[in-house]
Amino acid sequence: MKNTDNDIQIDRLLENGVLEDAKKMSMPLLQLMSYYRCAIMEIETKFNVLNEEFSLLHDRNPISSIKSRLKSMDSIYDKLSRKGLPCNLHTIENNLFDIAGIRVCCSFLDDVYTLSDALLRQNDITLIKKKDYIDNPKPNGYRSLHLIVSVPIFLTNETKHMKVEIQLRTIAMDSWASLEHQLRYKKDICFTDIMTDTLAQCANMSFEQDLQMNEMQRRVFKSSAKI
Ligand code: 0O2
Repeated sequence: MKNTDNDIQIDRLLENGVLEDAKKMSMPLLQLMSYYRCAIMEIETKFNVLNEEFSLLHDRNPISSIKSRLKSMDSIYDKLSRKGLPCNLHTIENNLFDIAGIRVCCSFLDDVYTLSDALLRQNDITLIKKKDYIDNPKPNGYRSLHLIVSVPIFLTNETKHMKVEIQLRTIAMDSWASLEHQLRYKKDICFTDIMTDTLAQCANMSFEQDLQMNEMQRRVFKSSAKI
């Protein structure tokens, strides 16, 4: 079979050891990203354990879904550039706290705080920062409880403490946030004041529903004690 131009290029890279060098150079970054993935696993397990216990005690699940993501290299680079920082392992670890992200969607408003309190009581979890956008919504109507925590990951010969951003919100808050996210990323559309007001109104209506459903939940499950 005839070699294509691409094959010839790859041969040259292999001959000159370029690919091997690139692999060696990127190893520390791959390692850091792997630590963040481990931290996501640790936190996900903690929430799954709490969900399991709660459902056994109270016969319902406080968690509707858990999603996680590792920030892409492009987003890492963009965020560091916005902060006026160079992109290296030191700046990534010390300035970006949302490389590992977990979003926990809860059934009811009380569940958000019950789960957050239960996680923060665990003695291997250190709270670094808390932003309560439920108590203090953003002007556009965004609501969610954000926690930055540090969690240990236990490796073969060492323990690493990794930062994870956790977003806890209700199903209604999540539904508003994902629709708003879709609208916001349609970059060719400029939001008018009316559109901005409409978004905030929708968020407020949806929060009203959260409050009423939470009240109902309290009445229905009033005999169940908190974790
Ligand atoms: P992605 O892909 O969702 O991660 P800081 O980290 O303190 O310097 P930052 O990053 O603005 O400041 O933190 P903040 O305000 O806590 O918000 C971070 C994340 O919250 C965002 O991540 C969104 O996921 C979510 N978020 C915050 N505000 C809004 C909003 O108005 N609408 C929606 N839909 N989501 C919001 P990223 O980095 O945008 O991206």
